[in-house]
Amino acid sequence: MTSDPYGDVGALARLLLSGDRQALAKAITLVESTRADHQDSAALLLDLVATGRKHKQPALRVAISGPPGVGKSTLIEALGLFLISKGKQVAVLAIDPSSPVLGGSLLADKTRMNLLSKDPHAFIRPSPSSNFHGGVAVATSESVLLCEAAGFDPVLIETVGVGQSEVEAAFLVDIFVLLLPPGGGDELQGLKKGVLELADVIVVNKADGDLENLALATAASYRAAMALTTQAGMKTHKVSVLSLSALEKKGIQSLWDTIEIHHHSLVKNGQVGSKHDAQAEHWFWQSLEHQCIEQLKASPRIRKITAQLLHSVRNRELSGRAAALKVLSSYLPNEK
Ligand SMILES: Nc1nc2c(ncn2[C@@H]2O[C@H](COP(=O)(O)OP(=O)(O)O)[C@@H](O)[C@H]2O)c(=O)[nH]1
Ligand SMILES: [Mg+2]
Repeated sequence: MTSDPYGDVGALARLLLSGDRQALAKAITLVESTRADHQDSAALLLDLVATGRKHKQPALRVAISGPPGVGKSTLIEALGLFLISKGKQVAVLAIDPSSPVLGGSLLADKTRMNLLSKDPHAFIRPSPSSNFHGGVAVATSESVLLCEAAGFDPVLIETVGVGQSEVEAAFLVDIFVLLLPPGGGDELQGLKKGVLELADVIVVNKADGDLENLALATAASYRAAMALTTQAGMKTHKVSVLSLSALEKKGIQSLWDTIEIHHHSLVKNGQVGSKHDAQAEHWFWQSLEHQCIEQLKASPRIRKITAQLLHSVRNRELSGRAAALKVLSSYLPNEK
Protein backbone atom coordinates (compact mmCIF):
# COMPACT_ATOMS: atom_id res chain seq x y z
CA MET A 1 0.00 0.00 0.00
CA THR A 2 1.11 3.51 -0.72
CA SER A 3 -0.04 6.69 0.96
CA ASP A 4 -0.98 8.08 -2.43
CA PRO A 5 -4.53 6.94 -3.18
CA TYR A 6 -3.59 6.93 -6.85
CA GLY A 7 -0.46 4.89 -6.32
CA ASP A 8 -1.79 1.81 -8.08
CA VAL A 9 -2.83 3.34 -11.34
CA GLY A 10 -2.69 -0.02 -13.12
CA ALA A 11 -5.31 -1.46 -10.78
CA LEU A 12 -7.48 1.62 -11.20
CA ALA A 13 -7.30 1.34 -14.99
CA ARG A 14 -8.23 -2.35 -14.88
CA LEU A 15 -11.20 -1.72 -12.61
CA LEU A 16 -12.36 1.15 -14.79
CA LEU A 17 -12.13 -0.92 -17.95
CA SER A 18 -14.22 -3.61 -16.25
CA GLY A 19 -16.97 -1.02 -15.84
CA ASP A 20 -16.55 -0.27 -12.15
CA ARG A 21 -18.27 3.09 -11.58
CA GLN A 22 -16.40 3.88 -8.38
CA ALA A 23 -13.17 3.48 -10.31
CA LEU A 24 -14.59 5.78 -12.99
CA ALA A 25 -15.45 8.44 -10.41
CA LYS A 26 -11.99 8.13 -8.88
CA ALA A 27 -10.32 8.29 -12.31
CA ILE A 28 -12.19 11.48 -13.19
CA THR A 29 -11.15 13.01 -9.87
CA LEU A 30 -7.55 12.14 -10.75
CA VAL A 31 -7.61 13.80 -14.20
CA GLU A 32 -9.34 16.83 -12.66
CA SER A 33 -6.69 17.13 -9.95
CA THR A 34 -4.47 20.17 -10.20
CA ARG A 35 -1.90 18.70 -7.80
CA ALA A 36 1.53 18.57 -9.41
CA ASP A 37 2.19 15.09 -7.98
CA HIS A 38 -0.97 13.72 -9.64
CA GLN A 39 -0.08 14.76 -13.18
CA ASP A 40 2.07 11.76 -14.06
CA SER A 41 -0.45 9.30 -12.60
CA ALA A 42 -3.22 10.94 -14.61
CA ALA A 43 -1.19 10.70 -17.81
CA LEU A 44 -0.33 7.05 -17.10
CA LEU A 45 -3.96 6.22 -16.38
CA LEU A 46 -5.11 7.77 -19.66
CA ASP A 47 -2.51 5.79 -21.59
CA LEU A 48 -3.41 2.51 -19.90
CA VAL A 49 -7.07 3.10 -20.54
CA ALA A 50 -6.48 4.02 -24.19
CA THR A 51 -4.40 0.88 -24.70
CA GLY A 52 -7.05 -1.24 -23.00
CA ARG A 53 -9.68 0.05 -25.42
CA LYS A 54 -7.63 0.19 -28.56
CA HIS A 55 -9.84 -1.80 -30.93
CA LYS A 56 -13.22 -0.92 -29.49
CA GLN A 57 -15.81 1.37 -31.05
CA PRO A 58 -15.78 4.87 -29.61
CA ALA A 59 -18.92 5.92 -27.74
CA LEU A 60 -21.32 8.35 -29.36
CA ARG A 61 -20.69 11.77 -27.81
CA VAL A 62 -23.45 14.35 -27.83
CA ALA A 63 -23.47 17.93 -26.52
CA ILE A 64 -26.76 19.37 -25.32
CA SER A 65 -26.19 23.11 -25.28
CA GLY A 66 -28.44 26.12 -24.82
CA PRO A 67 -29.20 29.11 -22.61
CA PRO A 68 -29.89 28.67 -18.87
CA GLY A 69 -33.46 27.58 -18.13
CA VAL A 70 -34.16 26.23 -21.62
CA GLY A 71 -34.53 22.69 -20.26
CA LYS A 72 -31.19 20.99 -20.91
CA SER A 73 -31.20 19.00 -17.66
CA THR A 74 -34.86 18.08 -18.07
CA LEU A 75 -34.14 16.87 -21.60
CA ILE A 76 -31.12 14.86 -20.48
CA GLU A 77 -33.25 13.17 -17.81
CA ALA A 78 -35.88 12.26 -20.41
CA LEU A 79 -33.37 11.25 -23.08
CA GLY A 80 -31.21 9.34 -20.61
CA LEU A 81 -34.15 7.30 -19.28
CA PHE A 82 -35.30 6.64 -22.85
CA LEU A 83 -31.83 5.36 -23.81
CA ILE A 84 -31.60 3.18 -20.72
CA SER A 85 -34.97 1.65 -21.64
CA LYS A 86 -33.28 0.71 -24.94
CA GLY A 87 -30.54 -1.10 -23.04
CA LYS A 88 -27.88 1.62 -23.07
CA GLN A 89 -25.52 2.79 -20.35
CA VAL A 90 -25.56 6.57 -20.28
CA ALA A 91 -22.93 8.96 -18.94
CA VAL A 92 -23.69 12.64 -18.38
CA LEU A 93 -21.04 15.29 -17.86
CA ALA A 94 -22.61 18.57 -16.80
CA ILE A 95 -20.66 21.74 -17.44
CA ASP A 96 -22.33 24.82 -16.06
CA PRO A 97 -20.01 27.80 -16.00
CA SER A 98 -22.73 29.97 -14.50
CA SER A 99 -22.88 28.02 -11.28
CA PRO A 100 -20.23 27.01 -8.78
CA VAL A 101 -20.39 23.33 -7.93
CA LEU A 102 -22.10 23.88 -4.60
CA GLY A 103 -24.39 26.59 -5.96
CA GLY A 104 -28.10 26.43 -6.46
CA SER A 105 -28.11 25.49 -10.09
CA LEU A 106 -26.40 22.19 -9.57
CA LEU A 107 -28.83 21.23 -6.84
CA ALA A 108 -31.58 22.15 -9.25
CA ASP A 109 -29.95 19.95 -11.89
CA LYS A 110 -29.89 17.05 -9.46
CA THR A 111 -33.62 17.34 -8.94
CA ARG A 112 -34.15 17.67 -12.71
CA MET A 113 -32.21 14.45 -13.18
CA ASN A 114 -33.72 12.82 -10.17
CA LEU A 115 -34.56 9.45 -11.70
CA LEU A 116 -31.53 9.36 -13.95
CA SER A 117 -29.12 10.10 -11.12
CA LYS A 118 -30.51 7.10 -9.19
CA ASP A 119 -30.42 4.73 -12.14
CA PRO A 120 -27.70 2.08 -12.01
CA HIS A 121 -27.26 2.39 -15.80
CA ALA A 122 -26.46 6.10 -15.62
CA PHE A 123 -23.37 7.94 -14.48
CA ILE A 124 -23.75 11.67 -13.84
CA ARG A 125 -20.87 13.95 -13.08
CA PRO A 126 -20.82 17.75 -12.73
CA SER A 127 -17.90 19.83 -13.93
CA PRO A 128 -15.60 20.75 -11.05
CA SER A 129 -15.29 24.44 -11.68
CA SER A 130 -17.02 27.58 -12.76
CA ASN A 131 -14.28 28.15 -15.35
CA PHE A 132 -14.73 25.91 -18.31
CA HIS A 133 -11.45 26.58 -20.05
CA GLY A 134 -7.79 25.64 -19.74
CA GLY A 135 -7.27 22.69 -17.42
CA VAL A 136 -10.95 22.13 -16.74
CA ALA A 137 -11.82 21.81 -20.40
CA VAL A 138 -8.87 19.47 -20.93
CA ALA A 139 -9.95 17.32 -17.96
CA THR A 140 -13.48 17.15 -19.35
CA SER A 141 -12.17 15.89 -22.69
CA GLU A 142 -10.34 13.19 -20.74
CA SER A 143 -13.44 12.40 -18.66
CA VAL A 144 -15.31 11.68 -21.90
CA LEU A 145 -12.71 9.04 -22.75
CA LEU A 146 -12.85 7.58 -19.25
CA CYS A 147 -16.66 7.26 -19.36
CA GLU A 148 -16.38 5.56 -22.73
CA ALA A 149 -13.71 3.18 -21.38
CA ALA A 150 -15.98 2.23 -18.48
CA GLY A 151 -18.57 1.12 -21.02
CA PHE A 152 -20.85 4.14 -21.16
CA ASP A 153 -22.32 4.87 -24.57
CA PRO A 154 -23.55 7.47 -25.30
CA VAL A 155 -21.78 10.20 -23.35
CA LEU A 156 -24.02 13.27 -23.04
CA ILE A 157 -22.54 16.64 -22.20
CA GLU A 158 -24.72 19.41 -20.79
CA THR A 159 -23.22 22.80 -21.45
CA VAL A 160 -24.55 26.31 -21.12
CA GLY A 161 -24.52 28.05 -24.45
CA VAL A 162 -22.42 31.05 -23.65
CA GLY A 163 -19.46 32.05 -25.74
CA GLN A 164 -16.27 30.10 -25.52
CA SER A 165 -17.55 27.15 -23.49
CA GLU A 166 -19.77 26.20 -26.39
CA VAL A 167 -16.90 26.24 -28.84
CA GLU A 168 -14.83 24.09 -26.49
CA ALA A 169 -17.77 21.72 -26.02
CA ALA A 170 -17.92 21.23 -29.79
CA PHE A 171 -14.40 19.77 -29.55
CA LEU A 172 -15.70 17.15 -27.11
CA VAL A 173 -18.47 15.65 -29.20
CA ASP A 174 -19.63 14.07 -32.44
CA ILE A 175 -23.05 15.68 -32.48
CA PHE A 176 -23.93 19.13 -31.18
CA VAL A 177 -27.55 19.67 -30.16
CA LEU A 178 -28.65 23.24 -29.57
CA LEU A 179 -31.71 23.62 -27.38
CA LEU A 180 -33.73 26.83 -27.70
CA PRO A 181 -36.92 28.19 -26.13
CA PRO A 182 -40.10 28.91 -28.07
CA GLY A 183 -40.20 32.43 -29.55
CA GLY A 184 -36.97 34.32 -29.15
CA GLY A 185 -35.95 36.13 -32.32
CA ASP A 186 -32.84 37.11 -30.35
CA GLU A 187 -31.71 33.51 -30.35
CA LEU A 188 -31.86 33.54 -34.12
CA GLN A 189 -29.55 36.56 -34.16
CA GLY A 190 -27.17 34.70 -31.86
CA LEU A 191 -27.40 31.66 -34.09
CA LYS A 192 -26.31 33.58 -37.12
CA LYS A 193 -23.14 34.65 -35.37
CA GLY A 194 -21.52 31.59 -33.95
CA VAL A 195 -23.54 28.64 -32.86
CA LEU A 196 -24.89 28.08 -36.31
CA GLU A 197 -21.46 26.79 -37.25
CA LEU A 198 -21.57 24.29 -34.41
CA ALA A 199 -25.11 22.93 -34.32
CA ASP A 200 -26.08 19.67 -36.01
CA VAL A 201 -29.53 19.56 -34.49
CA ILE A 202 -31.59 22.53 -33.33
CA VAL A 203 -34.33 21.65 -30.88
CA VAL A 204 -37.10 23.99 -29.78
CA ASN A 205 -38.12 22.81 -26.31
CA LYS A 206 -41.29 23.37 -24.27
CA ALA A 207 -43.64 22.37 -27.09
CA ASP A 208 -46.44 21.75 -24.61
CA GLY A 209 -49.47 23.55 -23.15
CA ASP A 210 -49.80 27.19 -24.13
CA LEU A 211 -46.34 27.22 -25.66
CA GLU A 212 -46.91 24.36 -28.08
CA ASN A 213 -48.00 26.41 -31.10
CA LEU A 214 -45.32 29.00 -30.53
CA ALA A 215 -42.71 26.21 -30.34
CA LEU A 216 -43.89 24.74 -33.64
CA ALA A 217 -43.81 28.17 -35.30
CA THR A 218 -40.35 28.85 -33.89
CA ALA A 219 -39.05 25.54 -35.22
CA ALA A 220 -40.55 26.33 -38.64
CA SER A 221 -38.83 29.71 -38.74
CA TYR A 222 -35.47 28.22 -37.73
CA ARG A 223 -35.94 25.56 -40.39
CA ALA A 224 -36.52 28.25 -43.02
CA ALA A 225 -33.48 30.20 -41.79
CA MET A 226 -31.33 27.07 -41.95
CA ALA A 227 -32.49 26.32 -45.50
CA LEU A 228 -31.45 29.84 -46.50
CA THR A 229 -27.98 29.57 -45.00
CA THR A 230 -27.50 26.15 -46.59
CA GLN A 231 -28.48 27.61 -49.95
CA ALA A 232 -26.11 30.50 -49.42
CA GLY A 233 -23.33 28.00 -48.84
CA MET A 234 -22.72 29.23 -45.30
CA LYS A 235 -22.97 25.78 -43.87
CA THR A 236 -21.49 22.63 -45.30
CA HIS A 237 -23.54 20.09 -43.39
CA LYS A 238 -27.25 19.75 -42.95
CA VAL A 239 -28.86 21.03 -39.77
CA SER A 240 -32.01 19.32 -38.51
CA VAL A 241 -34.63 21.35 -36.69
CA LEU A 242 -37.29 19.83 -34.47
CA SER A 243 -39.49 20.67 -31.52
CA LEU A 244 -40.28 18.59 -28.44
CA SER A 245 -41.35 18.70 -24.83
CA ALA A 246 -38.67 17.51 -22.44
CA LEU A 247 -41.08 17.92 -19.53
CA GLU A 248 -43.82 15.77 -21.07
CA LYS A 249 -41.27 13.46 -22.72
CA LYS A 250 -42.79 14.07 -26.16
CA GLY A 251 -40.52 13.87 -29.20
CA ILE A 252 -37.61 12.15 -27.41
CA GLN A 253 -37.56 9.17 -29.79
CA SER A 254 -37.46 11.40 -32.85
CA LEU A 255 -34.64 13.48 -31.33
CA TRP A 256 -32.60 10.31 -30.82
CA ASP A 257 -33.43 9.08 -34.33
CA THR A 258 -32.20 12.43 -35.69
CA ILE A 259 -28.99 12.24 -33.68
CA GLU A 260 -28.38 8.72 -34.96
CA ILE A 261 -28.99 9.75 -38.57
CA HIS A 262 -26.39 12.50 -38.23
CA HIS A 263 -24.00 10.11 -36.56
CA HIS A 264 -24.48 7.42 -39.22
CA SER A 265 -23.71 9.90 -41.96
CA LEU A 266 -20.52 10.92 -40.12
CA VAL A 267 -19.53 7.27 -39.82
CA LYS A 268 -20.40 6.51 -43.43
CA ASN A 269 -18.29 9.40 -44.71
CA GLY A 270 -15.40 8.42 -42.49
CA GLN A 271 -15.70 11.72 -40.67
CA VAL A 272 -15.83 10.39 -37.13
CA GLY A 273 -12.20 9.31 -37.26
CA SER A 274 -10.98 12.58 -38.71
CA LYS A 275 -13.09 14.52 -36.23
CA HIS A 276 -11.56 12.58 -33.33
CA ASP A 277 -8.07 13.12 -34.77
CA ALA A 278 -8.63 16.88 -34.94
CA GLN A 279 -10.12 16.89 -31.44
CA ALA A 280 -7.16 14.93 -30.04
CA GLU A 281 -4.86 17.52 -31.59
CA HIS A 282 -6.91 20.39 -30.15
CA TRP A 283 -6.74 18.90 -26.63
CA PHE A 284 -3.01 18.30 -26.99
CA TRP A 285 -2.41 22.01 -27.65
CA GLN A 286 -4.81 23.02 -24.88
CA SER A 287 -3.03 20.68 -22.50
CA LEU A 288 0.40 21.93 -23.51
CA GLU A 289 -0.65 25.55 -23.11
CA HIS A 290 -2.20 24.89 -19.72
CA GLN A 291 0.72 22.83 -18.42
CA CYS A 292 3.29 25.37 -19.63
CA ILE A 293 1.60 28.09 -17.61
CA GLU A 294 1.21 25.87 -14.56
CA GLN A 295 4.81 24.72 -14.61
CA LEU A 296 6.16 28.20 -15.27
CA LYS A 297 4.22 29.54 -12.32
CA ALA A 298 5.35 26.67 -10.10
CA SER A 299 9.05 26.89 -10.94
CA PRO A 300 11.03 28.69 -8.20
CA ARG A 301 13.58 29.85 -10.78
CA ILE A 302 10.90 31.39 -12.97
CA ARG A 303 9.12 32.87 -9.97
CA LYS A 304 12.30 34.68 -9.02
CA ILE A 305 12.76 36.06 -12.53
CA THR A 306 9.09 37.02 -12.70
CA ALA A 307 9.24 38.86 -9.39
CA GLN A 308 12.08 41.04 -10.67
CA LEU A 309 10.40 41.65 -14.00
CA LEU A 310 7.08 42.45 -12.38
CA HIS A 311 8.72 45.27 -10.47
CA SER A 312 9.72 46.89 -13.77
CA VAL A 313 6.33 46.16 -15.32
CA ARG A 314 4.52 47.85 -12.45
CA ASN A 315 6.80 50.89 -12.75
CA ARG A 316 6.13 50.97 -16.51
CA GLU A 317 9.83 50.57 -17.14
CA LEU A 318 9.17 47.42 -19.12
CA SER A 319 6.19 46.42 -21.22
CA GLY A 320 4.25 43.31 -20.26
CA ARG A 321 5.11 41.87 -23.64
CA ALA A 322 8.85 42.40 -23.20
CA ALA A 323 8.70 40.89 -19.70
CA ALA A 324 6.83 37.83 -20.99
CA LEU A 325 9.44 37.36 -23.73
CA LYS A 326 12.22 37.55 -21.14
CA VAL A 327 10.55 34.88 -19.02
CA LEU A 328 10.21 32.64 -22.05
CA SER A 329 13.77 33.10 -23.20
CA SER A 330 15.05 32.15 -19.76
CA TYR A 331 12.81 29.09 -19.85
CA LEU A 332 13.87 28.11 -23.36
CA PRO A 333 17.46 29.38 -23.27
CA ASN A 334 18.73 27.47 -26.28
CA GLU A 335 16.02 28.53 -28.67
CA LYS A 336 17.47 31.94 -29.49
N1 LIG B 1 -43.25 23.69 -20.07
C1 LIG B 1 -42.04 23.11 -20.09
N2 LIG B 1 -41.13 23.44 -19.16
C2 LIG B 1 -39.92 22.83 -19.21
C3 LIG B 1 -39.58 21.90 -20.22
N3 LIG B 1 -38.33 21.49 -20.03
C4 LIG B 1 -37.87 22.13 -18.92
N4 LIG B 1 -38.84 22.94 -18.44
C5 LIG B 1 -38.74 23.79 -17.22
O1 LIG B 1 -37.76 24.78 -17.43
C6 LIG B 1 -37.05 25.03 -16.21
C7 LIG B 1 -35.55 24.88 -16.43
O2 LIG B 1 -35.25 23.52 -16.73
P1 LIG B 1 -33.78 22.94 -16.66
O3 LIG B 1 -33.85 21.56 -17.22
O4 LIG B 1 -33.21 23.09 -15.30
O5 LIG B 1 -33.02 23.92 -17.67
P2 LIG B 1 -31.43 24.07 -17.94
O6 LIG B 1 -30.96 25.26 -17.16
O7 LIG B 1 -31.34 24.32 -19.41
O8 LIG B 1 -30.76 22.79 -17.53
C8 LIG B 1 -37.62 24.05 -15.18
O9 LIG B 1 -38.57 24.72 -14.40
C9 LIG B 1 -38.25 22.98 -16.04
O10 LIG B 1 -39.31 22.34 -15.39
C10 LIG B 1 -40.59 21.58 -21.20
O11 LIG B 1 -40.41 20.75 -22.11
N5 LIG B 1 -41.80 22.22 -21.08
MG1 LIG C 1 -29.17 22.37 -16.22
